[in-house]
Amino acid sequence: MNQPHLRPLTSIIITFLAFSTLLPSSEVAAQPSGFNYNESRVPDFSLPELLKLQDGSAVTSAQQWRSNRRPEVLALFQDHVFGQQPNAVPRLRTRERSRKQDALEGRAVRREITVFFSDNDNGPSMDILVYTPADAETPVPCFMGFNFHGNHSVDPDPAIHITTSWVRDDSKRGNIDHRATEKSRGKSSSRWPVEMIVSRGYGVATIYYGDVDPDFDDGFKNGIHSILEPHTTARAGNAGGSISAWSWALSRGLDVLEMDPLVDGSRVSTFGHSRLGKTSLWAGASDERFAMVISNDSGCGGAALSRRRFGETVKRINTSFPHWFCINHRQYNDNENASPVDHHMLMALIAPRPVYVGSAEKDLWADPHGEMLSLFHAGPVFELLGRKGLPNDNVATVNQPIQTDVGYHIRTGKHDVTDFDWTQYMNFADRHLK
Ligand code: GTR
Repeated sequence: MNQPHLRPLTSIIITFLAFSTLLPSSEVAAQPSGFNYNESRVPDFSLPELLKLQDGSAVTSAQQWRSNRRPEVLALFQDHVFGQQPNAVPRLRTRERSRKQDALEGRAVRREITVFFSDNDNGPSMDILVYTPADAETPVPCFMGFNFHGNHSVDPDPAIHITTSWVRDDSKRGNIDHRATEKSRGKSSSRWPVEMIVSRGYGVATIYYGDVDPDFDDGFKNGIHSILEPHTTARAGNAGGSISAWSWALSRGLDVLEMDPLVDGSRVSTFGHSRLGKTSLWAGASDERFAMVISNDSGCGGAALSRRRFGETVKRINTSFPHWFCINHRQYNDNENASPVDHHMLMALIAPRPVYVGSAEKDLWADPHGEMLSLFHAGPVFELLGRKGLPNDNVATVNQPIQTDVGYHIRTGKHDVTDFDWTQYMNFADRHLK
């Protein structure tokens, strides 16, 4: 049968499929179709009130926030969004796996510290890769966050151990059959400008998130779940998902940094990009020992307001990543207004500690304006605690950071971590951690 009109269409589809397989997965998924990217189509909604207790009474003092409302809000996030963090705190054992006194051409001390989560050396463990300035005379403030591809991807230094944990397959990166290879060394270094960070007097500590909980849905059997969860009964609706597991492990990283002679444990900021930005926020909200919190392009389930339904939605994230949140979170699929929380309340849990939200102009999937609005709407809690929130809810000007006791920027470019982002985070840390 002669169907000339079908030919171009078929070849367009084939060309598209061929082309899309060549693109890095982050580019393909950048802006899936079928979602709203238009501000004028954001639905009307009202946010749950921050300064009202569940019994309806108003919260008018810092004391009431601390003793009554903050615990309520924290429990709501545990029960409806991320799930509980593991409540067992195993006896941690650490071992310095490597040390280089003159890393980065003499500018830094570089260490790998293995943290064992049990008494078994072959049980779950994570490696913390820490750089501290070589010339520091006293313990330094430090950024700590997970990386996506293994500590060896952060810097090409051949002495950094290649992770043996599960990694996402990516042949271009050198990840084959879920194992990292030599080829993947240093491949994420643009996101971790370690030299720039130590030259400004900060330490930087990073952990491969797959050491803690490999990022796929296995029914919570691997990673730390293998020792922390009994698996004899069905999981509760508020049992923690992977974001809770990762954020819990950031706290264990802080346990270690608190004992570290080169780092000042009272001046550690969490940092994270994307799903690991969600993790950074949840870690900072759950553990008040973190002195500062940074979210880079964390989007839905992180800094963005869910009720806006701009870019990624609750339903989409729970469907694509069923293991990230708790089961109860699925009740809000296409039903965001029924949730007792929205993500301005996650920001408020961090108050009065400084929190910085970084967005990117082309990262519409993460709803840059919605990320800013969360921070803006947390303002009343910051004010109640004697801090300044964002001055207004105007659409922010690109590349013009706003920094008070909270910080926000939207930079040009895509979903990524850049030197511009880090420069702002360090400027903000100069005000708050130094
Ligand atoms: C996307 C996901 C986002 C974000 C991102 C990432 O696929 O939809 O929520 O977390 O992954 O972590 O890279």
